[in-house]
Amino acid sequence: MINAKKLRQDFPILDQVVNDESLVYLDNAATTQKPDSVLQTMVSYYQEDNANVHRGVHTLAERATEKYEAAREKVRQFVHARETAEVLFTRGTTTALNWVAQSFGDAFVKEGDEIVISYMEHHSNVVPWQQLAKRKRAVLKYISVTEDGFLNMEEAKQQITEKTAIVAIAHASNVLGVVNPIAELTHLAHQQQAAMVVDAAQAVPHMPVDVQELDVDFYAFSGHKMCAPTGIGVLYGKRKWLEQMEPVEFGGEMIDFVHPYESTWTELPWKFEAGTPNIAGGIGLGSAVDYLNEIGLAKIYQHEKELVHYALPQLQAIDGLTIYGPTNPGDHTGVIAFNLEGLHPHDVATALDMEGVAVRAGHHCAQPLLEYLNVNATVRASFYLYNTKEDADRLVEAIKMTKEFFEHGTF
Ligand code: C6P
Repeated sequence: MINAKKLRQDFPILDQVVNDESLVYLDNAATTQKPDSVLQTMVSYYQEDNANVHRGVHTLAERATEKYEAAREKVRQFVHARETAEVLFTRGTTTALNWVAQSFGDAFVKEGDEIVISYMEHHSNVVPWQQLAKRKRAVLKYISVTEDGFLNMEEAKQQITEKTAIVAIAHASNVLGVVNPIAELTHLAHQQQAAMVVDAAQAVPHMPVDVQELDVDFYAFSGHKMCAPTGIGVLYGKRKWLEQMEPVEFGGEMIDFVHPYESTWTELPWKFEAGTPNIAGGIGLGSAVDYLNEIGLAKIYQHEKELVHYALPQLQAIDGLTIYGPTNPGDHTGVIAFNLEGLHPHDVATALDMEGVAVRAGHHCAQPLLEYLNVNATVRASFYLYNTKEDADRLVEAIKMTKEFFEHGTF
């Protein structure tokens, strides 16, 4: 069991007053807060070790390189990749997915090939594929979402065919709060010799992950959604693909030798990492991995499940409140998207903020899904390891007050 109240002490930012109320931070799907240990690791890197990596022979450069590469090894272990050569540091999930679409797409997708995605994808897992389809005259196909908010697996079986070159699906939705059956989808993709690309931005921070067990070809995630700083993320890719792919960016760090008119690339993973990387970010991500490991991902997953079991029925009981995604708490991650009848989600989020409750309102960068659900926007609350049942109570209470205020003009 997680002691969230104790863990909160690791996150001083949570202990503040917003609009005269103590802060309840429920916007974790957008970004999570960072524990002291991660912040301190980054500060001491800058205070004691700061130097560029992979180039210098002086002591600081060696220390910086050692710490940066040690972070890569931590990430490798965290997602159970075979080797660090398969762990590429990126700016985040978006960059990682763009790299796959550009580099793998250019190398392996031909005119007439099909790219299969779903209606619940984040724009980062839609737009790069649209662009690839345009460049290559390939066909973009969608798997629908069932009435109760799951990926339509019957349709997946029909959409993934011998024409499919790539299947790209979120491991967990940032709106519906469902976890998709990635191993099964990977099996379907591989039966047709298609590559399986996974947007794991909303999965890796919340549940134990084993990329070898899932057998995925590419797996993308962001540091800032898992207690690490912004500007650092990861692309896991199978060596057999990465070796055949061209880098997306060119310059320093990624070359083996540069002649005036020709160049050769260095080995994996650095072949893809042109320029001075986000060294402090990488080291911060390593520290975040340590922090999450200490708590245990299985426990974090369990904790979020408990919060959803506690909060969802209370939200469902509020008259005029619609929840998007599965109705059974057991099928939900810590992400709950909803609307209040007759109220604009931005007004609801502003009213909740007045009660100290931070949630997100908008399309959540998932416009195809919202169009599919026939709504313009939703409110979204999302839990993480430091949230408590009291936070859920405050959310429910604030929603009830908001409703009361807009209906009767008084609290
Ligand atoms: N979703 C949200 O509030 P970046 O911005 O590259 O770190 O992550 C992009 C991304 C990709 N896939 C999924 C499923 C995501 O949820 C996100 C980021 C945030 O839902 C910001 S839009």
